[in-house]
This record gives sequence, structure tokens and C-alpha cells, in this order.
Amino acid sequence: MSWALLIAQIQFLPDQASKMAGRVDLLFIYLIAITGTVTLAVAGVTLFFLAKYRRNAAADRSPPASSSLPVEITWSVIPLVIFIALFGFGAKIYFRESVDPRDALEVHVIGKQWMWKLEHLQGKREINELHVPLDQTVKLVMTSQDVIHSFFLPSFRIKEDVLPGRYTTQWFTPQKVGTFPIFCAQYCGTNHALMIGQVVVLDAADFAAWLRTGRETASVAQRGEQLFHSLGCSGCHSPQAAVRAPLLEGLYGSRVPLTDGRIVNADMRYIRDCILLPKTEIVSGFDPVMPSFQDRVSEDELFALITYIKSIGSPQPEVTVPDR
Ligand code: HEC
Ligand SMILES: [Cu+2]
Repeated sequence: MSWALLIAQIQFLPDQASKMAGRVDLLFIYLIAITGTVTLAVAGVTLFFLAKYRRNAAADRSPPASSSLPVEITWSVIPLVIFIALFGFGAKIYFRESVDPRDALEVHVIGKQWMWKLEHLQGKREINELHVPLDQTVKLVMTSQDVIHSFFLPSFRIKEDVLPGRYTTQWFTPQKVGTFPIFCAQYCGTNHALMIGQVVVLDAADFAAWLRTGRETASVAQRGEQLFHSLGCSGCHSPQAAVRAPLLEGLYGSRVPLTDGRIVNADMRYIRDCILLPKTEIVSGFDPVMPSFQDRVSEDELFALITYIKSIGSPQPEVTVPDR
């Protein structure tokens, strides 16, 4: 490869493929500019004094005059403003990213050694590849079925840890048609470096066509409903059941009083824990008779059950404020 070609390949930053990318880059450049300026200034002054006060130079070595208040104030206030601005800028982006968007396409992500399994709510599944439509906000709900991974989409300026036993979310709005890399950014064992893939951004029509390809699959909610029957959930959670258990219609997004006096948001975390750790949060007024399904359901079955419970969920909007 010639030098010109090699240099043409060097990019200071990855593609800006999401709406957030420009803002993140601006913050990054601001940070580099400030720290670069300070570094150069300190190095410059150091070199200047090295030369000025070198041995045998005819410089004035008498102790300095007493300090000057205006100088002290100037060099305290100006850096303060510069660094507070940095904080404000970063906080603004952070808060924007932390609030879950409404009306987003939900995609489930399961990390495992050493691949990414992705699932669209319509039921379509992918491995190491994520197809998304242009200009549509995509919300990722992620978990791991083994160790800690990290879902990293550099072109969308998104990186989030993917943890066993927990759901983490991230979202982005693709702004450019094309393919962009997926990496795992958390060392997760031998083949960590091979845990890569690509995001394929299609325009709306191409995306709709892509969704129709392949064989017809049940939606995630439909699979959840089947599981709800085959695992015996419906044996307790139905009006005809002999056991007294709460009905799950309208549960998602509501607030649930527990026997210990707490009131919790019925979000994905809560429903997941109800299924795996039923003894930790007992709904007020019910007996703790629900068995744990800890080793009986896989991560994608959990997604399906929760999506089904969501689908029979609440008329009110989804709870977006976390418990903490
Ligand atoms: C043996 C009967 C029984 C079975 C089987 C059962 N549950 Fe339960 N479930 C209960 C009872 C009783 C409660 C209320 C007490 C508690 O919180 O543990 C409950 C609570 C829940 C809650 C919290 C409800 C609320 O109003 O906050 C969820 C969610 C739930 N179960 C889901 C499931 C799912 C999904 C399955 C199947 C994988 C399942 N349950 C299987 C008896 C059962
Ligand atoms: Cu990994």
C-alpha cells in the first residue's frame, strides 16, 4: 500500500453516524484544546525559564516581590470558568443520553462469549449484525448470559457495559446509511477480540423490506405468551387459578406495593427479579408461593416473558424514571 493510501485511511475520529456524535466530538475537541493549550503553555514557560536561569546567565535572582491580588484572582477565575463550562457541557450530553427516548424501536442485545445476539420486537433475530432504519431512534436493552461485556458502537458514540443479571440501556438515532462496526469493549476472555460485528443502517423502505425477508417468525411478545403457558405461569396468574396470584394485566409501568412497605416501579428489572428471585420482593397481600425460574429460563426467554407482560401492560406511559 502506498503512503498516500495509508494516510488517507487515517481518521482522527470515526464516522459521525448518529445525531449525538457531533456533540460528543465537540466536547472531545474542546477537552483536547484546553488540555493541549495548558500542556504547551507549561512546557513553553518551563523552556523559557530553563534558558533564562541557566547556570552563569546574568539573570536577576533576588526573591520575587510580594504576591499580587489581581493576578491571583485572574488565574483562579479564568480556569474556573473554562473548567465549569467543560463540566456543564459534559453534564448536558450525559443527561440527554440518560433519559430513555419515547417511541423508540426496541432491540434486545444479549452478549455471550463470544458473540452478540440481537433481537427485534417483530421476532427477527440476528447475530453480530444489527439492521436499523435511518432517522428512527433505536433503544437497546442489553444483558449478558455469562461475563461482563461492553457494547461499543464508535460511529454512534455509544458504549455501555453489558452485565449478567441486569439490564442496561442505550439509544441512538442513525443519521447515515451504511455499515458501521460493533465491538466488545470489555475484555471477556480468549476470543474477546473476535466479538465484533456491524450495524447496517438502511433507509425506511429498505428496512421494511429487510424485516420481511427470511422465514416468518412469531413476535417476541407471542413467544412470551407461549412460554407463559408452557412454563406454567398461567396456572397461577389467571382468574381461574386455584392459587391466589396477582393478575399481570396492567402491571408494567405501574407502581407495586410490597409486603416490606416499599413501593417499586414495575419495570423490566422488577419483572425479571420476580421471575428469578421471587422471594426478594413479595407483592403486598400475597403469599410467597411463586417458585424461582432461575435455571429454567434463558436470557432470551426472559426477554420474551417480559415483553409479553409489557404487551398486556399499562394504558399509562412507560415509567422512564429509574428507582434510584
Ligand atoms: C405457584 C404459582 C405461581 C407460578 C407458577 C408463577 N407465579 Fe408469579 N407470582 C405468584 C404469586 C403468589 C405472586 C405474588 C407474590 C410474590 O410477589 O411472590 C407472584 C408474583 C409475580 C409477579 C409480580 C406481580 C405483581 O403484581 O407485582 C410477576 C411479574 C410474576 N409473578 C410473573 C410470573 C411468571 C412470568 C411466571 C412464569 C415464569 C410466574 N410468575 C409463575 C405465583 C406464581
Ligand atoms: Cu465481550
